[in-house]
Amino acid sequence: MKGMKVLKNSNVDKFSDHSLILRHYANDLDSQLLNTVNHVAEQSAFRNMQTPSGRFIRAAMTNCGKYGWISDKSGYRYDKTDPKTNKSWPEMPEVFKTLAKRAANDAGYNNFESNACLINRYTEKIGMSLHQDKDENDFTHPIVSVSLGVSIIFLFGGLTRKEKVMAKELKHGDVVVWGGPDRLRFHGVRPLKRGVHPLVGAARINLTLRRAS
Ligand code: MD6
Ligand code: FE
Repeated sequence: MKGMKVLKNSNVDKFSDHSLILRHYANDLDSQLLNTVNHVAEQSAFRNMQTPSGRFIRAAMTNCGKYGWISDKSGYRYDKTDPKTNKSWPEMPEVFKTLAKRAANDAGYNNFESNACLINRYTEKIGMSLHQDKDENDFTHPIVSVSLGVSIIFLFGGLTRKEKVMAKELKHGDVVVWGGPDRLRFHGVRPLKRGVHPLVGAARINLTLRRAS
């Protein structure tokens, strides 16, 4: 990314020159986003996917958009079909797509057209270990991540597991955008602490908007 053309600096918390947190960016859309998540989950329910090693991913997941991220015994991949319903994933909601495009643009990534949204739901003690997002076809596209509900500690590492990890709290409404040379950085979230958010309850919802293919 050549020169982030960021909004008010007071609302921006940088991980690096290519990755940042837009603090409270989605707050004014929160009820609309949560209603939309519920609508998606009515069609394609949250579930715990299995990994190739046979374990279950502890965060509950669903998807919307043309492609959904899935994991099962044969591996990780994107698929147009929800294996639970054997139907297409719910359509990409306009509010997700426009929010992602606007956030990416504000972070210096122009014309981001997402076509996949993975929705993760965490409850107390559930986290996600360090991983890379590398099942997409083209790593030149950024990823936009929206946090709703109970705060969590987000871990942002390097391109190898050995590198030092930065930790930052992600609160309700915070939006993370990253890409460019950071696109394949290891990252994860610490186990969710006990807490209750007035709109979301004892949980955290994370939307990650990507261009899968
Ligand atoms: C989470 N996020 O925030 C997990 N991946 O719950 C991710 O794994 C993630 O936030 C790629 C890009 C942004 C993310
Ligand atoms: Fe990820």
